[in-house]
Amino acid sequence: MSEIEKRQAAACALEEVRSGMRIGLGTGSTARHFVDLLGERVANGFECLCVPTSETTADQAAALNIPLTDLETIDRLDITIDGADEIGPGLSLIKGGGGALLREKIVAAASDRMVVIADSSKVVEALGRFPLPVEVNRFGLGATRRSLELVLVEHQAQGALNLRLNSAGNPFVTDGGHLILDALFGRISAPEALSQALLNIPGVVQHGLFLGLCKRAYVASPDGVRTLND
Ligand code: ABF
Repeated sequence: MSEIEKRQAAACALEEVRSGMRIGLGTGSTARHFVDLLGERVANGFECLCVPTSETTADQAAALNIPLTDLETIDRLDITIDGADEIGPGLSLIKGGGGALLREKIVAAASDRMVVIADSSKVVEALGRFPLPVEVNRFGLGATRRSLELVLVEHQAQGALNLRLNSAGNPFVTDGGHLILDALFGRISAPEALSQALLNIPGVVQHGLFLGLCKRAYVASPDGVRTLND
C-alpha cells in the first residue's frame, strides 16, 4: 500500500473526530498518518485528549504537541483510530503484527467506537493467513507454549508457533515486558472459540483477535477509500 493511500484512509478517519473528543491513537504505519494529521489540526487549535497505544505512538504524538493522558486518569474514550493486519467477516480483526496488541485492545475496549484504517490487501474472507500474535508472560514460557500447541492442533492450524524475534535476533519484548508467539493458522474457522481457548491458558496475556470491537473500517485502494461498517 502506498503512503498516499494510507494517508487517504487516515484522512477519512480524521473526519470522525470532533473538538473536545478523547481519542485512542493506534500504532503502525497507517495509524502514524492519522497521528500526523491530528497533529496538524492540534497546531491549528483543535482540542482533544489522547491515549496512545504504544511508546512509539506516544513519542510521535508528544513531538506534535498532541495532549496525552492515560486510562488511569480517564476511564473512557470517545473513539480509537488504529490499523490492522487482517480485516475479516463482521469487521473481526487480527492485530499485533507491530507488537502493540495488548495496549491496542485495552484502548479499543475502553472506546465507544473503534475505527480501523487499512489498505485493501488487509481484507480477507477468513482470518488466519496472517500469523496470530499471542502475547505471553515470560514466566513459564515452555509450559505456555505447550498449551498453545494443543490449541493449534484443536483449531487445525496449518503452520507453526514461532517466538517473535527483533531485528538483532533476540526475543521481541512488548511495551508491557512480555514475549510474543506468532501462531500461523492459515484459516481460523471459529474465532470466538479460539479466542476463549487462548485466554484460558494462564500464561497468555492477550491475543491479537479483535472480535466485536471494530465498528467501521476505511479501506484504501488505488480506486479510492471504501467504508465498511459493522
Ligand atoms: C497496528 O499496526 C497493528 O495492530 C497492526 O499490527 C499494525 C498494522 O500496521 P500497518 O498500518 O503498518 O500495516 O495497528
